[in-house]
Amino acid sequence: MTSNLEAQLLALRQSGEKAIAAADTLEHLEELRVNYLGKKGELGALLRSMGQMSAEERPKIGAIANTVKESLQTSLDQQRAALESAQIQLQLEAETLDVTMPGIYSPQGRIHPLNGIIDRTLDIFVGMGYTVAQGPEMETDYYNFEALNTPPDHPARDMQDTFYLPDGNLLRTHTSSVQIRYMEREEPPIRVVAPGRVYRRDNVDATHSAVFHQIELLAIDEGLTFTDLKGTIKVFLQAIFGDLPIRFRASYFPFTEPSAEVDLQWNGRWLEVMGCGMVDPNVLKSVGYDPEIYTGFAAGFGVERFAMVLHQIDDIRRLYASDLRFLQQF
Ligand code: 2NM
Repeated sequence: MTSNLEAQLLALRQSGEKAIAAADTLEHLEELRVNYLGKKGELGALLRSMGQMSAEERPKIGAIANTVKESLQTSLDQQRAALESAQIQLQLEAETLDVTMPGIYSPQGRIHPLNGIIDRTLDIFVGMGYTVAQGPEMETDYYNFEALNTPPDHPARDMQDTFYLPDGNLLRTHTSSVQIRYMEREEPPIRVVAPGRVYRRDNVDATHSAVFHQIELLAIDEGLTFTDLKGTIKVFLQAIFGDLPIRFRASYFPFTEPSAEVDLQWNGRWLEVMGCGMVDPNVLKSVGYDPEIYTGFAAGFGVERFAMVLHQIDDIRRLYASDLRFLQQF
């Protein structure tokens, strides 16, 4: 009886260790643990038969059963550790990153120098409370000239300066037409800035293009003076070019009176960078504003010219050539 049970325990150990060593998954190993050492397992079944044993035999068999139990538990632990580390090893191999592999090439886009000037300018004026307005590039004679106090015999209307279309419309020569349309639909106080493409019948050379970009600003209110104009332009030019000397020179535009050119001292030379003036009372009248109540100032500049001064670009055509060797510099 005793030796029989002892032999059964040892056989159980032998078959258990063989099965545990052969287990190739953690799930399988867990099944084996339940089978051998679990509550309803094989070891438990053998031990329950100890109940019929004599008092001398019981401790001896009990001790053997304990060693069998411990040795099976040790085997299970060892095999579990081996399976877990094999699993981690597989995962590491599958997830290995080769940090020496070349990266994915993603070229860096840039802001075109013209858009850079436009973006910065609009930011500055929006910061001063201005609204951005746009309008059509094909205009009527009225919005481009007549409402801007530019009479039919004015040289600016010359066929040589303006692109006229067969239907009598034209391509706008400045964005002032946008300001007229804006004033027609809004009431003072007005603070508006109008960026956009404009067209002139110029022969193309290093400093002229038939299509270029302009930004014009306009303020209408009660009590605006030339000093407000000067302060606004000073703040703007300072934000773009830095704190450099500027000067106002008397000039002429049909839509402003008085009018002035703004010069900037850049690298020791005076450069003309903007035109400006107090809005002519005739312009205010043409949009239905009372010039006895309202005054206003306006100013405008060429975006290409700003870009050329700021970035030392020697030929306006480089700004339109889409040559990456040129554009990558900015
Ligand atoms: C300039 C220079 C001077 C101007 C005038 C107007 C309007 F619509 F109010 F009459 N808008 N912009 C203006 C005045 C533009 O650009 C060199």
